[in-house]
Amino acid sequence: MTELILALDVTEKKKAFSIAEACAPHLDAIKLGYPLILSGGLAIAGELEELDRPLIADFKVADIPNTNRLIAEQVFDAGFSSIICHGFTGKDAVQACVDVAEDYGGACFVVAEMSHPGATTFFHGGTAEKIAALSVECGADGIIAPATRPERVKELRKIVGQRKILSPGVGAQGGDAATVAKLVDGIIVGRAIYEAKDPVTAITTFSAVRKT
Ligand code: NUP
Repeated sequence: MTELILALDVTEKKKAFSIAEACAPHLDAIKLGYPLILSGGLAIAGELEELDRPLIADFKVADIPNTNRLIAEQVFDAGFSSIICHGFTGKDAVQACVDVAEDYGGACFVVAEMSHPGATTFFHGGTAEKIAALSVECGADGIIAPATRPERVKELRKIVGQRKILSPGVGAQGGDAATVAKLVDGIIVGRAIYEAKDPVTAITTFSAVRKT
């Protein structure tokens, strides 16, 4: 079954925690990024660990290899089980994240193509395909590919094979959960869940489509 990952981009720490607590039993993982970590501090990862769901650090790490390594070590020490890095930085920089993830028994996902409209400017024209191939070469666990462009997900699947594809862009960005759930290993959903009047009810609508 396609995994359901909550993008917890809620900047009010108390609210973030209560949404995560209510949703956790229905989720496969929780993704934290700059909005919550910059407002609530990195320690929130340790606090959320008690919900017993894997935590994904969406810092889209994009620095030189040594800095990537230092960032990744902080991420895994904080309690995350996966890290998301950018791929346009090249093999050595991506490899640094993959190697640290491996050392910690965690996972590394590489952004192959982003989901927003402007992403086509640089990711199209062969770049996303190159990043997907680089991810495989580096031994990454998978890639991030856009739920907003299922036809692109199909193309990138041909390159990454059995490796995981996690896909953001469902709901608020216009991606159709039912369409993309058939193509990927995990859908990442933020606003359509955490901005819903009842986040748990919102989750059940996504749960229905991912049982294919
Ligand atoms: O290409 C990407 N698109 C994207 O939306 C790569 C991402 N990591 N994300 C993240 O997924 C984004 O930063 C947010 O945390 C989540 C989507 O949230 P929403 O549009 O469902 O609210």
